[in-house]
Amino acid sequence: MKTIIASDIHGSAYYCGLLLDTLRKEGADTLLLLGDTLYHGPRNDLPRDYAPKEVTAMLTGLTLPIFGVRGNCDAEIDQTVLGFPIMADYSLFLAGRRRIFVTHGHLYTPEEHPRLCPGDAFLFGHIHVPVCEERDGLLVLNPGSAAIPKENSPHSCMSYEDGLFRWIDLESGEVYQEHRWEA
Ligand SMILES: [Mn+2]
Repeated sequence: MKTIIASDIHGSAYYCGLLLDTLRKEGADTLLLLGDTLYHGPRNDLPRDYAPKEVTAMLTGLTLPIFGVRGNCDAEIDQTVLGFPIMADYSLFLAGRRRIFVTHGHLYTPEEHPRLCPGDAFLFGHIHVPVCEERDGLLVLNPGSAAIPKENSPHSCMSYEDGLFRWIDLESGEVYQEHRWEA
């Protein structure tokens, strides 16, 4: 089963469109969103084609299962209009013998989180910068931001299938990083 993982769309219909193109091209079975989906937030400039209603329509029009966690820019009304679960502060996914702790990153960070087991993965968004590194025995992962990347990173998402994480540049469609994990 292939999952596309994306974060920080921040209401950009343009980059949400590129994400859905990637979803189709990759033949993904599910979409996992790490929060900050519909609104730009007071600290960000408006992203390209800022249109929360359009992003809502694009996401609710998908037939594949979507899962999410809540970002610091997400509101209760978003749960009502999006329908798929987005209000959890964190979620845990089983991957073989390991677990993936999924959160936005404003409440739990790679340094401060409920106890995990060595070899588990910590997957977050929020910082708008891609991450793939081992920290204190955990695999720390971040897909970067779909709409508002920082530190010269690409507009980006990730895919996960059978222990392989890949980072995809939404504009070029190229895989620019990958990591094999013994799940
Ligand atoms: Mn954000």
